[in-house]
Amino acid sequence: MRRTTLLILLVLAVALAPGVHTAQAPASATPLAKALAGWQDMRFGLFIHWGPVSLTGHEIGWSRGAQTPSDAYDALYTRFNPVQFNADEWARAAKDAGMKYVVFTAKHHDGFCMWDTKTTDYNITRSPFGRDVVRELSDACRSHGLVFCTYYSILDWRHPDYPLGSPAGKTRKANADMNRYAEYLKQQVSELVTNYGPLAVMWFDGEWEEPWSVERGTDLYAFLRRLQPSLIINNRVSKARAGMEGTSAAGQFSGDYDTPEQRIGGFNMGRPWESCMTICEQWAWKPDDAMKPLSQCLRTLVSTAGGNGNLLFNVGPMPDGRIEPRQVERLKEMGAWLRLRGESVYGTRGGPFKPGAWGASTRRGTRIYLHVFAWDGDARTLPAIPAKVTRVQLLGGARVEFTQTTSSLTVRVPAASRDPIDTVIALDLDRPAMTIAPVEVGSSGKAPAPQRTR
Ligand code: FHN
Repeated sequence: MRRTTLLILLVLAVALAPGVHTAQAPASATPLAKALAGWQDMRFGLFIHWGPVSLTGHEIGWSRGAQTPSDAYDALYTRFNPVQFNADEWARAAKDAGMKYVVFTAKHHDGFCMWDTKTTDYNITRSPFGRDVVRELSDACRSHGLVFCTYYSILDWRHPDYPLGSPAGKTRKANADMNRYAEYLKQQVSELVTNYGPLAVMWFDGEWEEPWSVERGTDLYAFLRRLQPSLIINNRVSKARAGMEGTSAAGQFSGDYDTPEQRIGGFNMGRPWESCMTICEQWAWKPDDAMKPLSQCLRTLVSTAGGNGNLLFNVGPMPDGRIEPRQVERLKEMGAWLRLRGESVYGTRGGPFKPGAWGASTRRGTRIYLHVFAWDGDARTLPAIPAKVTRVQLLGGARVEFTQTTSSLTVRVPAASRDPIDTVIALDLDRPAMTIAPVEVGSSGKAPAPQRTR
């Protein structure tokens, strides 16, 4: 069976997993379009930032030549032996969280390779640990029905041919050769796609520095497209990303989706996007790092889905190979919530009521899911919609009182029946929910007054 077909089947299998209903792309769609639709259906993934740097508790890549002198940083791998690393436990943690895909830092800005690469000895098989982490994690993900993806940093502050170095790209290397580095990069990403794939996503990063260009990004995208037609590639393959907003400048080549970072992306029904965020503060492991409360984790997930985006939620495993138990527990709490309410996230699309302080909404078929965070007494008022509401109920629960007029829609749920984090209400309609134009929700709940045009 062709690898592309295999991957599409795998992505759809994950998307069609119990509780996940896919808004499938039409049968005539390209392998990439089908893969993107399946990926959007998944809505929730685990980001993992890990490497020998975890021995220091400082940030991966950025601490090289800063908190840790570069020579000392580059020697960390010689004492890296995470004997408690168990890929099955990591995959189980993602599964128990209700996550559908995993993105792992195969190579970050420090240039260390977490797979058995033939391109450099600066890799995990040369450490005391000696095992191919990407191999074990990709196998574990697939055996747990998760889709596997790799993160790859275009910049490489250690490699002699990449012109800029640590700290943070502020130094310039003598005798660097960017063309030779670009070939090295292609060999590495080719290994990842060919030997560990099919991958769902190649998650590029580190595109912002001067040595990388739109031309190189466009060429790399085309190279990978030929290697795996269904491979999803983010906008950081090229130079169109607007900083942490993650959106792509119009008219510039920008890969397959946008990548807001440490924030919830803007509502967008036209272009796929994924917010990447840390469960704590740092991407790599940091002792006693501040961890986000469950309410923030869940509202972030729901508000992301409500904006028509995915959430890639990051953990930084410890130097012994374990994900911190408190982080595993937080992920389990998210999974417990999703086991009861996952149909309002997986396989949905955002809107039609745009996210805000009030809450968010998602939709599929003839159903809108309201995710209500804030109430006015027992009521939540929303703008009118051009569809007849035929039935309103708490998801999996009792019928809900509602009033629909030509100017608003109001639902009423007594406090005792509400979820303090997110009360999910199913609105059934007399027509497909995707036919309804997205609408802002003003502070009163009704549509905000139209802006006066000068
Ligand atoms: O510099 C990296 C950072 O370490 C981390 O990997 C994030 C994750 O999206 N990306 C870059 C910062 O934008």
